[in-house]
Amino acid sequence: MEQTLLIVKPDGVKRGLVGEVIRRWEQAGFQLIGLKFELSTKEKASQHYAEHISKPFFQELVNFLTSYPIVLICFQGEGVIEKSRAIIGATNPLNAAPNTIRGEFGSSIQCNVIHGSDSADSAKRELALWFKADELINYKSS
Ligand code: D4T
Repeated sequence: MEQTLLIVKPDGVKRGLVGEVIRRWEQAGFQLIGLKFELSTKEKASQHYAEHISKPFFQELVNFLTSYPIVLICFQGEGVIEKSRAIIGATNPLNAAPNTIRGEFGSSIQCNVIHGSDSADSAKRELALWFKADELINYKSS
């Protein structure tokens, strides 16, 4: 079964959007299998965004992600990676459709509320970074 990593970023936690995020994925029929609240280290945030290491915004992005607690979420279900990207919306909230999370709640390209894995390979890598194997719980959906 396909799995994805969502991160409610510092701005999302600060603004009380954790419940709103989880509600949207539950309502879309995806199964919650992992959930954690964490203050990330710089090392972990750097590993998460390793593909952007040479970008001019990298250091600020790492500082932002480690500035406040974040919520790490794993949802599973058919097509969850692509469907999640659609629920999340474009990176820059100004370009995100109005009914997406970033379109409704994002305030800047950095403060865009949420991260979602962009491919099966990224999801696998990111989930291994943030969750231990026994923190993802397999159970039968009702
Ligand atoms: P994430 O990875 O957070 O889900 O975002 P996206 O997949 O939508 O976008 P991305 O990988 O291109 O960017 C990662 C992360 O960097 C921030 N960012 C991006 C930024 O602060 N300044 C910028 O100029 C860009 C392009 C936002 C998301």
